[in-house]
Amino acid sequence: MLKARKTIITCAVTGSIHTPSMSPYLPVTPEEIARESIGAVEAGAAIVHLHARDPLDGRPSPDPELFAQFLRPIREATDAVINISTGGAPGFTMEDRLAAPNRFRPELTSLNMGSINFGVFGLAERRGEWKHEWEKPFLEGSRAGFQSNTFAQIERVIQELHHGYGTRFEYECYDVGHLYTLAHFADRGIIKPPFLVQCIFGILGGIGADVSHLTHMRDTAERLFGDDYLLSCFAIGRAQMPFLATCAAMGGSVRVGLEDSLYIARGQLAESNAQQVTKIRCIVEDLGMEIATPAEAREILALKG
Ligand code: KMH
Ligand code: ZN
Repeated sequence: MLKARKTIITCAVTGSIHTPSMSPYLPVTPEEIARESIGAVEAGAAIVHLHARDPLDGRPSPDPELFAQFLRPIREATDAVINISTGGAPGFTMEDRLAAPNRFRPELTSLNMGSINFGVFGLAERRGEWKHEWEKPFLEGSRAGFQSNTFAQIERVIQELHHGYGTRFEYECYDVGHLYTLAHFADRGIIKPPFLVQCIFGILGGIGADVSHLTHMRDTAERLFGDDYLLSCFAIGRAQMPFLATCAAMGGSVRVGLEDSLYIARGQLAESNAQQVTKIRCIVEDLGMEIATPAEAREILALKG
C-alpha cells in the first residue's frame, strides 16, 4: 500500500440505487446535490463521487446538463476532487455512462472492474411504499439486475477518459476477481499507478460484508500492486461504519455517503451526507490519523488537478 499518507474521505452523495421513497434526505435536485456535496467537503471529504437525478422525480439521469447545474456551484464553493460515476445506473447504455465524463473531463471517475448482478433492498421496498411510479419497477429490475462491464467496456472507458483527458480512476472492486482484472490492465501498461482500489462489501451480487473478506482483498491487492495502490473501501447499509473503521485502522482510506447507506446508526436515517462524513472523520481522528485535504488527495493519487 502507498506509504506515509493521510486518510482520504470520499463522499458518494446520492448514487443511483436508493430511491426517494427510502429517505427524505436523499438529495435529488441539482441544488440539493450541490448543497449536500459542499456540506460533505466542509465536513472533511476530499473527494465527492457524483451521479445526477431527474429533479422532478429523483430518477437517475445521464443528462450532462443536470451535472452542469451542480458541478458549477460545487467548484465555486470548494476545491474538492470531483469524481463522476461511469457506472451510472441500471439500464444506462455505455453512451449514457460516458456522456457526463466526456463533457466535463474530470480528474477522477469511477470504473467498475467487472460485470455483476446488482441488488439492493430497502425499507420502502419491504413495505411496498412508493413515492414515484418508476421506483418499484426500477428496484425490481435492479434486484434482478445486472451491470455489464466487459473487458472491452472497461478498456473503452480507459481509452476515452484516461488516454483522452488524463482522467484517473476509482477502481471499483466488488469481488477478488476484480483485483486481478485491474492487475491485467496494469500489466498491459494501459493504466499506471498509483491505483485507488475501492473495495466494496455487501452489494447483493458482490463479496459479502465480512471483515475477513476485507483482509483478503487487502492481502490480494498487496500481492498484486505492492506500494502502487491505495486501499479504500465502503460497505453497504449497517456494515458501513464498522467496515470503514477497520479499513482506516489498516491504513486504508474510506468512502461514506447516502449512495452507500441511508443510515447514521441502527434504524436512524442520516439527515445529511455531512453527518456521515463527520462520523467517520471523528473515528479516523480518534484512531490517531489525519484526514487529507483535496490538495493532499490530488498529490497522493497523482491527479491532474
Ligand atoms: N453504487 C456503488 C455500489 C459507480 O458509480 O460507478 C458503486 C458505484 C459505482 O459507486
Ligand atoms: Zn456511484
